[in-house]
Amino acid sequence: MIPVNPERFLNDLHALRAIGASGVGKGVVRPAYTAKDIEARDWLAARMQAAGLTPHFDPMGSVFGLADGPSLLMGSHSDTQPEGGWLDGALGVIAALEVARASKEAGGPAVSVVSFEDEEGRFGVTTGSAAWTGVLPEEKIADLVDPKGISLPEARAAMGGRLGDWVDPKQFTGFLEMHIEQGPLLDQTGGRIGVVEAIVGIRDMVIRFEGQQNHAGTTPMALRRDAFQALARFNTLINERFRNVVTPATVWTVGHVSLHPNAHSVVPGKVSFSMQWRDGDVERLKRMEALIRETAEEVAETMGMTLAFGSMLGVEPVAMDPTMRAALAMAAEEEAPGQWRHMPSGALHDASNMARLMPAAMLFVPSIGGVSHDFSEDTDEADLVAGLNVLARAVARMQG
Ligand code: HGY
Ligand code: MN
Ligand code: MN
Repeated sequence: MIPVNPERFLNDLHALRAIGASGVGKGVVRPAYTAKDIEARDWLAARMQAAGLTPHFDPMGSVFGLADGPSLLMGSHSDTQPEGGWLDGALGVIAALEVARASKEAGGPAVSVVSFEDEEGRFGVTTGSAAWTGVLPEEKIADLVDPKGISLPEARAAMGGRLGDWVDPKQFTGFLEMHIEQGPLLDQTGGRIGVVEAIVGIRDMVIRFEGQQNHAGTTPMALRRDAFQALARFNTLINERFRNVVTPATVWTVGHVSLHPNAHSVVPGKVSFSMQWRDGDVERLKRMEALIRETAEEVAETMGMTLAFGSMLGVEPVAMDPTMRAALAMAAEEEAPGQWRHMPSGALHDASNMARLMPAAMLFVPSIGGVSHDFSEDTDEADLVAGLNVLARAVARMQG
């Protein structure tokens, strides 16, 4: 087992949490390319340097701490959702840093570290690692905009002269990511460790209905072409029609809605909303897409709306590497006998993209109450340390 230092690990986790602390609970606010995101990346680059790694920013702003020669790459992301938890992503980055420096101190296997940029998808879906692994074609990057219409290149300009070339993935023997589960399974079953079997696939696109903006007092209901009513009708129909396609593990979300002009006394003429769906089966994702497009077209037709679909982003479902999973399972049994399980990931992770380039695996620790993407996200520190120890055991085994 690599002799990791739990105190140093926890101290760095809390130091990172302080960069962009929301002031509500342990929450953080560090969306991609904001000042706090960049400050956190600069802090990480300095910690990587202090650990004897070579810091490097790639063209997207993902920050690497590179070991000399071939190495195992470990990490996650340090950007957050608009209302982020202190552990989503940050846990994997700091755990990677601790394993890398402890291994170097002990003359153990070479480990490099990465914090990918915009995993939380301010501009897309796991944007930084998707760009590096080719999931997101480079020519599409300039077209990406956030919900406020700011383009990725505009926002990325804040990183100034930090950005360097792409890192050559061939120097890495594999990718290992620790992450909070962000769901209820471990919390409800009393499990302490999850060894991830596979990560679901995702599809995400913006849909726009345009009707007729009008006076909320003088426009009879029968004459209205109300964009909110179109969204409401679409949502009712799609929930009914999905019943024949989905399983209890399938999820779909309308997370962002922009109504124009969003005023009490105006019949809304325009609505733009995000439609996101996830499942472990590619065919089911395709069937859901067909239903979404058909239903939106039917609503537009029957309610006198114009309809536009934004470009669709997605990542395919992916299985984790069996050899790395076996090392994690043995390490979990040593560290937390009988308190671990194999399990799927309903959340997307950078490991989804990394699995296209190299063997990839993930380890979960519990989320209290199964809550994440919320300021109240939290995990018992004893479970954080248990996860770190499992990584330390598994990496020694993998590189042994
Ligand atoms: O949405 C996700 O699954 C990830 O947490 N960004
Ligand atoms: Mn995450
Ligand atoms: Mn997240």
